Amino acid sequence: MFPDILLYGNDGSCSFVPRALLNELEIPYQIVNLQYEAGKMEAADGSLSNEEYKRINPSGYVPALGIGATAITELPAICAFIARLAPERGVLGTNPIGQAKVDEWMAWLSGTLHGYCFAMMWAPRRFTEDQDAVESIREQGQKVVLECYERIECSMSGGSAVGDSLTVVDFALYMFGRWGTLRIGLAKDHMQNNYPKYTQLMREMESRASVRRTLDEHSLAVVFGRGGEV
Ligand SMILES: N[C@@H](CCC(=O)N[C@@H](CS)C(=O)NCC(=O)O)C(=O)O
Repeated sequence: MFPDILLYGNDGSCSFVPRALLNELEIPYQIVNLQYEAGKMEAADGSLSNEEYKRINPSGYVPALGIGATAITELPAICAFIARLAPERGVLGTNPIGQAKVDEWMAWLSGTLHGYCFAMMWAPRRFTEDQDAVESIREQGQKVVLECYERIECSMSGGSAVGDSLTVVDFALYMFGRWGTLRIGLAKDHMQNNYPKYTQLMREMESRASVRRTLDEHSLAVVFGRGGEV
């Protein structure tokens, strides 16, 4: 029996990851669609103001999960909570080393790639109040995102990030790779030529029914053609 789950999300954002995971594990949930306007998250249908949302997630970011009166925030914790509802699927790793590697990946993806590198590109105000510094922070952000992609590529050995089996990390990597192609404008052949193992993982993830369903639910474009080609 699953708890009642409310997922606070925003189209095109990292809330894609928990939604795809919920779909993959066939865990029922309700979605609260937030829109991001003038630096503030609030419900698209007007049912939740930014002040009210900040009582759920004090940072004002998506995603958040509402489980009754409890709110769970931060992508790694949200993914771990969802995964623990379906322990038989082993998506947090299937042995102590695998579990540690999943933790390592999620901490790095969240803290370094997302919270630092992508944030430099898209939220330079987190780093400076000096308007003159914004552009160079953005440029540096793009540089360090590419360094992260390089590190991801070097860490890949097979079809999954950790061992041979699907984990939450694969969903996160798919989403962070999408941003490279669709949001920072890297050509698909740049991804394919420079990060072939990472691109292969993205292609495999995008062909999963749960990921396709999540893309459709958010009306998001596929990175690869419907046939899976780059
Ligand atoms: N550390 C947070 C970061 C979440 C985050 O940065 N979410 C972005 C969307 S992908 C956001 O809500 N940005 C709004 C803003 O920067 O004000 C987590 O891992 O959940």
